[in-house]
Amino acid sequence: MAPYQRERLKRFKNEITRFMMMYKFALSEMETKVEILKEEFQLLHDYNPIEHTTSRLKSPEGILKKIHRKDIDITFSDIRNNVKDIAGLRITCSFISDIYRISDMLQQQRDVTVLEVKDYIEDPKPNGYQSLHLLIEVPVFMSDREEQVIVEIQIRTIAMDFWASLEHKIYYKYNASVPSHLLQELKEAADSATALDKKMERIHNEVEGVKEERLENLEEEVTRLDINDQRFQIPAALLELIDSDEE
Ligand code: 0O2
Repeated sequence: MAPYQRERLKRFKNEITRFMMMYKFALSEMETKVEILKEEFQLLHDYNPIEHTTSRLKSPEGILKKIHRKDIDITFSDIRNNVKDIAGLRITCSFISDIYRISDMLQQQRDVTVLEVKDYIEDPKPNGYQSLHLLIEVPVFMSDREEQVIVEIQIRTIAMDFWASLEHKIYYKYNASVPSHLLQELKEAADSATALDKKMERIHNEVEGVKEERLENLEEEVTRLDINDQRFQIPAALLELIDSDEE
């Protein structure tokens, strides 16, 4: 390779690195936000609404494929404006109500701008696909500039996630022409997943009700604080203050 070509390649590589880095930082920011919500929930409600999160940066090859599919010019600004899922965060929740709870909490944050919400739970795709999709923008602060960066967030239950990963595998295995009996079975499986989600949530709500009643009767539990690995007891003097407040 001629030296001038090497130099151009080096400059181009730097540009791509800067471009992808922006999305990586936006993802890290969103992951921290979700982690905080998760811990806060666990501490306040003794319950974790998030099973797990995964994040991914779209590969340059994946970006190129989308550019060709959408007939977009290959410039960084056109890619930024048209490929909205370069940074992707997937949040898997325990129950359907958790999906909306997490979505509302994220949308309410001051530095989050919501660009689009697609509710494939309320309105599933014809193949049975369900998930809540949010396109949001967050500010990323770097040493010499601030950028608004788009992140695609998919929020779904474990059952929806299980279904989507199987469907994705089948779709690729058959190179998009999936036999009709499999499509039919996938649709039935999606309906079963919905029924399972609803049943699990109903059982969960009943058990939570019993748990709360039991805890209310246990004074020791009510006056105990568990934060991180530390356990604190609310001092009696503080508890007296609550009593005197009410008088
Ligand atoms: P990957 O590898 O998961 O990123 P877009 O194509 O994003 O410009 P579209 O089609 O309106 O526009 O996006 P939508 O409906 O929000 O869906 C985008 C992503 O949702 C997909 O990303 C999938 O991850 C997921 N998704 C949507 N529909 C289905 C489906 O029927 N089955 C499965 N398994 N996943 C789905 P990509 O870009 O396809 O791929």
